Amino acid sequence: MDIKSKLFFPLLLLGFLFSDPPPLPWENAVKEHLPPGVPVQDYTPTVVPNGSTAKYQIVDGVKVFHLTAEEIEWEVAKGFTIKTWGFNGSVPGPMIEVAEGDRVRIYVTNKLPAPTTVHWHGVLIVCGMDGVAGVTQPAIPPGETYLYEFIFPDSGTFMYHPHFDGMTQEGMGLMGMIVVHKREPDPAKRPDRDFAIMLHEWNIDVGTARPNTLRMDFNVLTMNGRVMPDTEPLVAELGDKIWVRYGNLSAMDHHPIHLHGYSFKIIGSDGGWAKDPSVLLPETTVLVPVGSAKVIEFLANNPGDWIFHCHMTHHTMNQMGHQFPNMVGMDVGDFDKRVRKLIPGYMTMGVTGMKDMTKTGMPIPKNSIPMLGYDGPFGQTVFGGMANILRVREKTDHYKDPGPYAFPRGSMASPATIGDLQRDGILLQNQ
Ligand SMILES: [Cu+2]
Repeated sequence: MDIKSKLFFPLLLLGFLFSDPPPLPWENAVKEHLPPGVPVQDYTPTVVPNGSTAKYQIVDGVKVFHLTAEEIEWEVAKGFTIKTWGFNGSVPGPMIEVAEGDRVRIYVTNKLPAPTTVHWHGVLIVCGMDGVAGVTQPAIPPGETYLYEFIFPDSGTFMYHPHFDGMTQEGMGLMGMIVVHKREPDPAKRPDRDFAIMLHEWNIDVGTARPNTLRMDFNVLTMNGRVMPDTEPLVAELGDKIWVRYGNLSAMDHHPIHLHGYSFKIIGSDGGWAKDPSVLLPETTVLVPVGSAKVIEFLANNPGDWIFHCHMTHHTMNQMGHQFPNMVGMDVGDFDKRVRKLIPGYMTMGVTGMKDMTKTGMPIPKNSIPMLGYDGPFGQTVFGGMANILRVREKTDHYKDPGPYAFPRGSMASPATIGDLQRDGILLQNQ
């Protein structure tokens, strides 16, 4: 370790100590000088569905990371790959996972055709490491590598993203989650399952591969860079204490993420943790505003396949066009029959809603995702995009995806029998 690195934090602290209190946000962490946190021993690693965790090496007690911003090809769903920008080959970039008090050196290499920076959203660090182009540093020119060096003083859920031409660069997918774990030697006091999901939105014309960051309406809504039906289910066992950490770096939309089957508490944000979760209001939907992170906690006490999704209904459609005429309820008479004389196979769409699009044999354009979304074990859902499934089982094989839920006999909604109707005095009008 060179002398400059060795003296970096002590000198920085010394400089600030000559000024008056209050204590600096990272002052204690510098004084405590904890050794690098060890996964499993100090914390239970966070699961990143469809994603990855950033690799690091430890050099003289400092965790060293390397992020490369570059043009990538990214598979949003099977059969739908986009050309965009990401960190280390993915959208979002790999999650940076550390323990509170960890000291890091993060190298950022710019392989983009434009200047960039990286800002550590929510992390309380010294101003010169804040990554704001023009304010705290010059933008990193294409081809160059900058070094950021700081301490993660607090546990929490944060994010990283460029702070230069955010509309283009965040819009193209340059972003990632940061999870800083509390050091907790007793696994019983940690969550059993801890998930991180980054929310994002894109405008990608059907059949094209380039996100259009100039538009302000969005037709591809992703969780960790993927859309339902290709989002990887979250798997838990009965009795597990579950955390889900959501981050939102969409361009324009806040996402209210609703979970079926459970009531939860919002125990943390990118600003810190709730002091006393017992006083928090129980919720079933967590609003994740743009530029924020929210952490929910609940106990897995209800087995099944539970959908969780953005409750904005346009955000659970894939590549919806927004310029269609409104056809719902229209009486088209024999119009289709007459048009079919000219265009064989013609079918008017949308008369009973978007399920019309499920008619089989409809070719979809190359490199696009069908609007329909997830085809479940009981049929078409007309539901996709920013959505996923939480699978809770009594037991699992090391949390491998157990596949669709086997519903106990008699526990599912089913067609009403004449006996049911008569017993309860339900009269159907047409009978
Ligand atoms: Cu949404």
